[in-house]
Amino acid sequence: MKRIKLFLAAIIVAAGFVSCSDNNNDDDIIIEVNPLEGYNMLTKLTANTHSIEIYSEQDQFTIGYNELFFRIKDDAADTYISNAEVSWMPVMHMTEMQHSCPKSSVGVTDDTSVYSGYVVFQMPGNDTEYWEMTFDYSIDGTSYSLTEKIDVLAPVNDKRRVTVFTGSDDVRYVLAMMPLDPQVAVNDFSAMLFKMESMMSFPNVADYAIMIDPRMPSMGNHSSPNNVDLSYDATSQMYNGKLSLTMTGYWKINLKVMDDDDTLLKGEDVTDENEASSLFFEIEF
Ligand SMILES: [Cu+2]
Repeated sequence: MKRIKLFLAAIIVAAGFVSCSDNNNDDDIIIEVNPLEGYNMLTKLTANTHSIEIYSEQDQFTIGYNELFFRIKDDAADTYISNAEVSWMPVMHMTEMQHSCPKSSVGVTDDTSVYSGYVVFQMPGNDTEYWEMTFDYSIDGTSYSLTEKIDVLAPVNDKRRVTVFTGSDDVRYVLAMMPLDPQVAVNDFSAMLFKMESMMSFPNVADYAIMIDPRMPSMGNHSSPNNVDLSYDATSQMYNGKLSLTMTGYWKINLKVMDDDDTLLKGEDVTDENEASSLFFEIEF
């Protein structure tokens, strides 16, 4: 057992992830492996003698869907807090108003010190307008709140992966593409749809339908075979379908959103006269 521990410790020292305990017995070295190794720490928010470290597979908060993981550290004790009750609220402070965006509730992962959820930012910050994240959490019956500014940026490749629109029913919607590693193949393709109920509330919309028509504008606007429109899956709360990409390059994924009565809410067919829908996502690979 001792050999295994020391071997592990050697690996961890080499990887730079050792956390020293104030223990003076070598047999009892506490090894703290960062459960989020391989993820990027996007920011560290500090207040109330706690730090909240936010991680993602991405390397920045980006407009569109962001899967986030975070840990709450007790700075004095140098330990991470498990099973806290946590809620979060992103708010954008604009010149004329404030608004939030679609988000999940906060869940805990298999490692009870790692919390997770998603946030769908629908616009980036700029010089005068910015996003703030608030975490409300309670530890052993004591409530805390932490609010700090975060930087939300446009995607590096500047391709559209979230769109805000007003439907023919006069409701405002946010439609977000799920992250995708596009291949020349028929790809699993998913999106999430939210209703803007108020400036601060964006519930998930169920049982609508999302039609897709991928095109390559630079090549005669050709399409691809074997696409499958997106239909709602209650378990994942996502719209799932298949996106066929027959070659690498720039694709515009033209969209139409229908409600549960099959009424068209937004988007147009692509025809010889109409080369694109007003509602679309973009992919370039
Ligand atoms: Cu805004």
